[in-house]
Amino acid sequence: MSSPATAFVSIGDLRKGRQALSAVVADLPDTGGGCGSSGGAGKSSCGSSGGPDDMPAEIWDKVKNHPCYSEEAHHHFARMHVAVAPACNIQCNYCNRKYDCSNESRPGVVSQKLTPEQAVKKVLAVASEIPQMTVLGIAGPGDALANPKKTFDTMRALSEKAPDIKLCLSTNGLALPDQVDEICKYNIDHVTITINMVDPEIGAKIYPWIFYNHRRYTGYEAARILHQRQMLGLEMLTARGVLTKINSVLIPGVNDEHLIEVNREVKKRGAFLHNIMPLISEAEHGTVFGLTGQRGPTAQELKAVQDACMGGANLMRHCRQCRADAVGLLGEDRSEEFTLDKIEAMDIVYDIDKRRAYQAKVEQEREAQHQAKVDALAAAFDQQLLNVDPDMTVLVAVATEGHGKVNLHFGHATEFQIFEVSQSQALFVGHRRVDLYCQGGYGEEEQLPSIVNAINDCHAVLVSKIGACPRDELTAAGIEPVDEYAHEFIEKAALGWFAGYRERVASGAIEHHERGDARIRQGAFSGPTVAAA
Ligand code: CLF
Ligand code: SF4
Repeated sequence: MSSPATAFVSIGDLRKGRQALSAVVADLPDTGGGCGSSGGAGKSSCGSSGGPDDMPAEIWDKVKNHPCYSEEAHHHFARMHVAVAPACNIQCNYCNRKYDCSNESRPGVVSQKLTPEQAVKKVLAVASEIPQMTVLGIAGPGDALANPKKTFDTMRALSEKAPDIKLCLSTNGLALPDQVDEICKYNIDHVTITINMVDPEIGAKIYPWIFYNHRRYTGYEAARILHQRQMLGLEMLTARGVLTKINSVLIPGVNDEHLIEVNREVKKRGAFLHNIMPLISEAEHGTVFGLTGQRGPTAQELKAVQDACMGGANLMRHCRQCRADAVGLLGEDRSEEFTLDKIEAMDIVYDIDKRRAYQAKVEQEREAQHQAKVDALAAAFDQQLLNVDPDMTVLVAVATEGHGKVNLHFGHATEFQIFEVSQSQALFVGHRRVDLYCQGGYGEEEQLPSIVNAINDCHAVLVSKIGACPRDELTAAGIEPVDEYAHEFIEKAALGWFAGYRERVASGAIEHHERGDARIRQGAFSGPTVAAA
């Protein structure tokens, strides 16, 4: 089933401003998909940024401690993946799986493949060491549903031995319609489907082949079958009340504007979230796209497509494109602490009451952060300033080690969170991976240009502390280093800084200039952090 062709605007057009974006999304149908709250164009969608007031209680219960389905939760709760699914039934041009690699952080890469028995042991070991680990996902390194026995043997055992852990899986969707009953049988309440197209012409540029019903299909026919199966699987999950997230890989020149149509089609079929991720494409990864020079998007290209989808299916913007054996909070990877030999030496005590008590404390902290955010936004006021555009928005980068606060030294950041700030809102719009500036107590000057490149579209960087040298270089690059909001809640800090910025523009002390684009770092940091994340 092919979707009708749509007249799309280009990324260049998307950049021309929100009016153009509104025109693109104005005719989106309101099908009641997702959490059903208002997320109109220009406004934060309620999906991963939503709170208890934005959705029915039973949905909130499913997402409140799932770090991928709730942006707030990802600061507090952890997930883990077990690599029990090595095989795949399709080929994507951006995929090259590695089964014994510890130094690349991207989907499809793992250090060790596991049997279901080893996987269950690993989950119980992690659960006893990391009580805020609330979600177990099977995300490869191949396709979870192309390995149904290993996937469901693992899920069955965990649903019995660790009933407080939410079960989650990720699939390309080809085998999905055949497995919906099994998914529901083990209370797998969260399913991600990777959907990169709803037009097989575009699909043929992404998928060279699929293997379906004992046959290999190629070209248009392969993409047509995959598309049909993805849509059917999504509709079946929606009908059974399973929360679905759609992952789409943004491939410039192939499916960039087309993802607006994907967003519309998956919303129509009840998808809860849409996660538009940048293509990871480096020649050394050995993928078809890497070897043919297909580039990934810049930060502003990614943001333009995500913004153009606002008002459609709710967006997730905090994905870290995890390895298939990731362990920990999103953005940190503790998998090396839980290798099979280390697990053998561990004293594993799975104490469900202790876990619940710990998680209740974490939940209180999450609620406090949520309230602080609500208070900060309520306190924001309309500044009527001469010579200042009331609709001015800027991006700011924030160094944080969690708890919703500006609480990390510039030199200790392995990523910056990016907020879009206007007079009345500070919206989380993504993150940027960077190399550590501070290496063993001294600043690494060679890292600074890459950090500047990563946040080059930001007007300011909010940190708890910063040394004189990076301060000067950032200032020279036009990015204002700000440490006077150390340990404040992020929204309060960002709104406070922006009010002062506007006043300085109004008084003529500074001139407002648009910033340039920024570079998305391919892959995620996978080494130890200086400060615990
Ligand atoms: Fe894993 Fe995926 Fe479940 Fe999350 S990851 S199977 S939904 S528990 Fe999350 Fe990682 Fe992004 Fe996936 S940050 S790659 S979206
Ligand atoms: Fe790789 Fe996943 Fe694509 Fe299979 S579906 S080829 S594992 S990216």
